[in-house]
Amino acid sequence: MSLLEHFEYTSAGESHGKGALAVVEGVPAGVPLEPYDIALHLARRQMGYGRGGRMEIEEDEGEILSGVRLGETLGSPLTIWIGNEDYENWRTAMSTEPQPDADDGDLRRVVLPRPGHADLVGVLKYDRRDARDILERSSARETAARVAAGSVARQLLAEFGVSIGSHVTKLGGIEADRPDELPEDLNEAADESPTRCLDPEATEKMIRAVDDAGSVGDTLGGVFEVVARGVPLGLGSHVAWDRRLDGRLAGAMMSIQAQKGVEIGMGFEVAEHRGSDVHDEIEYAPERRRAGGFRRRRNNMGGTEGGMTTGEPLVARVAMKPLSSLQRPLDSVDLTSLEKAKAERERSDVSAVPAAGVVGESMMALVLADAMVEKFGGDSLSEMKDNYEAHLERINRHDFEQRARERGD
Ligand code: EPS
Repeated sequence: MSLLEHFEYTSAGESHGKGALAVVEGVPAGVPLEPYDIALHLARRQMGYGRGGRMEIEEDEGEILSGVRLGETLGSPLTIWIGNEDYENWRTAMSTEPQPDADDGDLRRVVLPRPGHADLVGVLKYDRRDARDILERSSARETAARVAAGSVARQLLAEFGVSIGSHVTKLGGIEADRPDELPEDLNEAADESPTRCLDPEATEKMIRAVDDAGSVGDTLGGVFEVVARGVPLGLGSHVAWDRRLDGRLAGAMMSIQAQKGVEIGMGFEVAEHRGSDVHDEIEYAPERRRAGGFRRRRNNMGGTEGGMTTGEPLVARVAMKPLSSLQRPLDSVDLTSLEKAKAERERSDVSAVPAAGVVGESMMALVLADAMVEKFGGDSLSEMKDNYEAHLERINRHDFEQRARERGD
């Protein structure tokens, strides 16, 4: 079962196990890919104010194990390995072999499920006696594999002039001023802020909010916005519910650990206005080949109409809940005694919203790469480029009557 059918992503790995493995299938041959292209985004994901001790242990780089030769993809399954440095500290608890001499302490058994986490539901559903069997996989450590796979998708997209960036618009209830015009290089600008926020005043307030929450053992959520530029008109389709690009994108964003809401373009605010205030008026602009020779005066629809890309930037905002690993734990139940107890206190982050933005970029990259391969197909990058050029040619021919006559309509 996958949201991605043409550019597939699978991952494996437990948070404190040996590492995370990303598998990407459907990458055409001939896409330039070097270790740096992956390491760059893995490093960006590790940044961000509010992260806990784990990020000081890990130094994610990503080793390409297959699917690439001499700096170019081969069209074969591509695998990337991200080792866990922390595994050294978890050899007994995360051993794949039975450990008959180890007690519950050595095995770091978890019997106090955290409200908001997968612990309780997972233990019941998977019939386990230890919530560690659940939390090791539900952990957001898996997002490292998403970012590695997303880096491959970005390399493909870059060949078609598509770039993806993100920034944090809200953290711990502090809302940033969003500039009308986003910076040319969105990631370069956002990465300068410790909270990946474009508003320096809000950044300061966010930092203070993280410190305040952390000092009392609490956590913070927020909102990040992801923007793709250079997306051609016509990805996705109106003809079937599961081919709509906005639905696919929303599903991919919601699949990121701890996300609770997704908006495309104006999002929930569309409900507040009249149609004449909301819709993006159309102008003829023959120089805009990627958008079929048309332009919108604004982009309230966030780059999709009828489940298809319009050629305007694709814009999604995603709401992340405050992390559920609290140092000031909430009420729960001890699964061994069924008595009331405080939830487990696991080492964690105060906020991971800045990192989640980078993960959101990666999910948008995967969805767009999937839709590009679906639309332009081909075994190789050059074949895909030929198909892409033919598409641009076709959508920029506006001799509708003439062509209908030629077809004998
Ligand atoms: C996570 C808890 C923390 C985070 C982790 C996700 O890990 P630990 O329990 O080892 O302190 O640091 O994120 C990562 C390891 C990562 O690479 O982003 C969780 O419970 O989801």
